[in-house]
Amino acid sequence: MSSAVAAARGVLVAIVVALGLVAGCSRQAPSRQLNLFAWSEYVPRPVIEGFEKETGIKVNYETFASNEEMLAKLVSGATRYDVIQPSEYTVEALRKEKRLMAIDWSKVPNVKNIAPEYQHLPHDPQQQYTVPWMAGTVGIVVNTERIPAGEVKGYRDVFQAKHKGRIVVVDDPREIVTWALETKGIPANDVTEANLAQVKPLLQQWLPLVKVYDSDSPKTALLNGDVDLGVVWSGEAALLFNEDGKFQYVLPSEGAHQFVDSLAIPADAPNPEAALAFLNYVLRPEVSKLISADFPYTNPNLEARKQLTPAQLANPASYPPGNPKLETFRDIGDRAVPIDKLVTDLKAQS
Ligand code: N2P
Repeated sequence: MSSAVAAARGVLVAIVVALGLVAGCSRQAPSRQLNLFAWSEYVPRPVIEGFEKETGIKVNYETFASNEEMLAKLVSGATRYDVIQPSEYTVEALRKEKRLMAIDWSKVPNVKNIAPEYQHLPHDPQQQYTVPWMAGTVGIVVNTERIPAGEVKGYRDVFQAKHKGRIVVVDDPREIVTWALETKGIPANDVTEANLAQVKPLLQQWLPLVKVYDSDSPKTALLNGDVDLGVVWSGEAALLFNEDGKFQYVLPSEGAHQFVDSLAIPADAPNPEAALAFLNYVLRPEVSKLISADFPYTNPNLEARKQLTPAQLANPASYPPGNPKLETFRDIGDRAVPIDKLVTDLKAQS
């Protein structure tokens, strides 16, 4: 070997060793931040602060108001997130596109606290990619001081001409179209062109009656007295009920969407170790119960549920009694596009 080659090889070895050291260091160095992209009004401040204090990892909490908004931002790649919070049908879509990182369960042992009925669901049958956050339903809230209790049983009773300008709904095309599908007796996931054409006249009547579209905080318009009834997330209804018993939650007789929102780690997450630490942290019963305190959805964490008060467990919006007709959304692929267009067009016309 010539001395020049030997020298070159020496330099190469030094570079490789140095790169290895750098890589090794960055592998071991704890991630100092976590980019969390989650629904608004869903992750309590004390949960974030508790995690930051314990781990020294700074949480950047960016919010979204729909699965579709979250997907669009994620796919745009403008920001790389460590933890996202998709609903069941969006987990399915993300999995199909290989956009989720398999969870290293040895780092998330607290998953054992999740009730068996919230594990291995159709959106993540092998329980590889998600940790359930909260479940819930989308149902009707009625201010019974304005509308007699018992008068409103289903979507048809909400969308009446006499309630024009007194209705709030979540601003979510898939949810809105589902109410019309259910009313026509069509299963929520049967989103064909023909079925959309069938529900269009109904939506044409309904949407002009709506006063407020709000997915972030639909309770506000009800609390203010701006509206008398609405179709909202169950956790919002639970907060209203806690505020004043006059707000009653009704699961529509035609059927309702039952959602399961999860935490997941995008495949290109910059800080996967921090993400895994966050997943494990929020699964602690004493942390999960803080989520129920601020956002009283249906808590899938069995150990946390044991720590809830009888009053929390008796809230009919958080833990609906009886045997309501519920459906879970599946990924409908490209058929989400005409749903979005239909609702956007009708809103613009009304
Ligand atoms: C929380 C919104 C609930 C999410 N603000 C419904 N999937």
